[in-house]
Amino acid sequence: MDGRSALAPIADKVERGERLTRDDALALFHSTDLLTIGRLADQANRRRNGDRVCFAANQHLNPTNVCVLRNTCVFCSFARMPQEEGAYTRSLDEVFAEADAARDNPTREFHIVGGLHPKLRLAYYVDMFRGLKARHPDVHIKALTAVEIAHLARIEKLSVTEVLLALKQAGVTSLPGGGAEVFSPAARATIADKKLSGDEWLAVHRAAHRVGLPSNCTMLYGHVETMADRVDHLLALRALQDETGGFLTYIPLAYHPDHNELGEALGRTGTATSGFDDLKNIAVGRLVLDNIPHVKTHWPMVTPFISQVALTFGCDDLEGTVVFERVYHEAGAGTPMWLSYDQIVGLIRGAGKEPVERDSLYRTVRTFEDWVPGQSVAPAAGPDGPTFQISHRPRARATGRRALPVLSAVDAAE
Ligand code: V47
Repeated sequence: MDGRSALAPIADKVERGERLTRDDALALFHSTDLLTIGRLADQANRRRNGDRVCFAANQHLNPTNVCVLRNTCVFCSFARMPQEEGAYTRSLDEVFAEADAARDNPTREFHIVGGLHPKLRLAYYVDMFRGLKARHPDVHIKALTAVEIAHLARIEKLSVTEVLLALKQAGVTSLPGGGAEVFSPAARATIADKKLSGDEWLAVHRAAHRVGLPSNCTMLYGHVETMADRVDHLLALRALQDETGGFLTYIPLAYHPDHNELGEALGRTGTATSGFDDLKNIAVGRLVLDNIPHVKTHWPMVTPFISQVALTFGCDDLEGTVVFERVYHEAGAGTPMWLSYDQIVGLIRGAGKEPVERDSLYRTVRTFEDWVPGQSVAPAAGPDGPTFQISHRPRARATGRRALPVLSAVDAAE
């Protein structure tokens, strides 16, 4: 059977709006008939979202890159040991100063994630979110991955639900989808041995949904996972969504192999995922996750060009202005650090879609019938962009530790 006829029964199911099975999902991942997969995903997406493509005017903040999992999450280029070159931990005033860039921008969402710092307690985050809310009352806070929440619960000797309630009270509106990686225990043992398990990740999101905090979900692809691992990951997300309905968007995350041990071990340095696989992951995600309202493309990882094409491969949600992205740029992403509001609107319009600015809860903030390119709002950063610097880890384990730590205000106070 050629690739096209192999997908014919799946095409019939998509036409009828029927749920795809595990075998269907496997057939899609194994197929090289990308255009058919894309067309089916586009059909599924249009049925749900029409021509609308949403984005958030957002700013990413990473309060610390110190992480107790630094030596075992071998795919990550962002984390540092406390004394390692490039380690940083921001004081609250430093976080507030970075967030103040939002004052001159149309920012609606702070996306806040960091490492598992051994000493930063729940109070640091609660004070941060309260302080941000007081300074930027109209900005939503999407903060802390399931991994960070489980870590806080452990060091505070609280339940996950107690931590979630404290975060919610401090102003958190939703959770980002990071830390899921791929749930397969075998793949996880290779790439993230000591991280919370897939079941634990799902349990944190279940608890979040139960206390009224919606969340995003992700899958890290393009490393050691098998096609069956991808499918089982998507089916686990679909099952939780059937139970709670709390996921807002699904974001496939493309593995970047630079400046991390896994990339070196795989001999992949400088070779990220292919555009083919990036588009296929978007499209299969849309087709399998029939109960998750949105699928988001993360342009800092896959480039704005692939993200724009993804908008006709089943994707209706484009990562926003970002302002300063550290996690993927540490891992070798060659994409811009930020896109202006106008660039994002232009990318969506350029794909023949209708841009919709949304908030973190996917409520419409603005539509663009009257949009004039270059005249709507200020860019998300000055003409030269933000002034922060990325300093890559030299070679992770081999040369990672240095005698002289880079101390931040918080470390110095301890
Ligand atoms: O969990 C880490 C990934 C994630 C690498 O919810 C890497 O809206 C590729 O979850 N190559 C954190 N990926 C970021 C994240 C996220 C991003 C954008 C939007 C949202 C959202 C969430 O970044 C980690 C991990 O899967 N990551 N290192 C790397 N070398």
